[in-house]
Amino acid sequence: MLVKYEQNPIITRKNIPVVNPHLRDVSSVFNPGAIKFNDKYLLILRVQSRGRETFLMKAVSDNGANFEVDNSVIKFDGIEKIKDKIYHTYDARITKIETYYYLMFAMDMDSGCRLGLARTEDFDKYEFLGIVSQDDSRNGVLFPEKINGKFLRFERPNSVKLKGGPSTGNTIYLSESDDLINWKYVEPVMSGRFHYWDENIGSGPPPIKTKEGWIHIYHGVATHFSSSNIYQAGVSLHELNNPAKVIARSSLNILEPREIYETVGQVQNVCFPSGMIVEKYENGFAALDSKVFVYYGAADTVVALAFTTIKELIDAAKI
Ligand code: BMA
Repeated sequence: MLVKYEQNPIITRKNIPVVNPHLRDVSSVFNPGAIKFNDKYLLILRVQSRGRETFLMKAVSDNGANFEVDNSVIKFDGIEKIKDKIYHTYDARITKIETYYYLMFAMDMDSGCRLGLARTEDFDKYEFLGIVSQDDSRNGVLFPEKINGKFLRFERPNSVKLKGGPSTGNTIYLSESDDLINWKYVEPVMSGRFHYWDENIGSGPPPIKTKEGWIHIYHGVATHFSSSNIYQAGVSLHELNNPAKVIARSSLNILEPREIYETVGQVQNVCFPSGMIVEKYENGFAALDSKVFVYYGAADTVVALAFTTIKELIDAAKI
């Protein structure tokens, strides 16, 4: 089970500086992407203004827990060329592939939700690469390397409408691409388990390579409670050469809303992991004893942190 940081939440709306003209005394900050950059811990935060507009902001830390938030919002150069209205860009996942850091995020548009892709080398300038999903889809996570000559991602088409809530989905797909822009589905990877903790599912942070397979933290939504949907996290392990093949998948969740900052807020009962930093790699594989920092949005209101190790994640997938 993930161990929650005692001083959670680590980032709240009070940490967000005024950025004129839209950001002052913001409503919430949650669902961050995470990566190590220049030996620092870097988050891309989803910030909601009082106008309920969404902004992405960078935050940086020396120790992974105390973050300094930039006093500007992220701009994607080239996004203005999209003529259709983009209402919100949010829930960015970060993957390093060769020299670039890629951000894959959700974009709410009139046609539904689409995946967008941007890249950066320095987290100062960001280049928008395009809309990279045909269908209504969310929770796109890029693998950090090509496998069998293809770029791969997990994504979760939005095919289910929650009562009174957003459209979501219950099947994660593997998709492949030659150029990161044009994608096609390869096959379904895993589906929700009705009546249990993970009825609807979607990827959390991008997958991490270990000697035993790809470690994949995902969120699961229990929808069978009358008053609220409960967002939790679990873990699965996937074959290195074909991540569509699930080696193991946790029957128990490894993170669930229990604390006040998770159970009370804009959306109650939400733990939504979206960033993960692994401290130690050996020959390109995450080391079994490596400490792991998991960053998650709590109650769609604040950012929280939890700890684990690679070995604990692999073991949890097998229970
Ligand atoms: C999901 C997404 C997330 C959000 C979560 C809980 O469907 O919209 O961005 O954090 O619901 O509201």
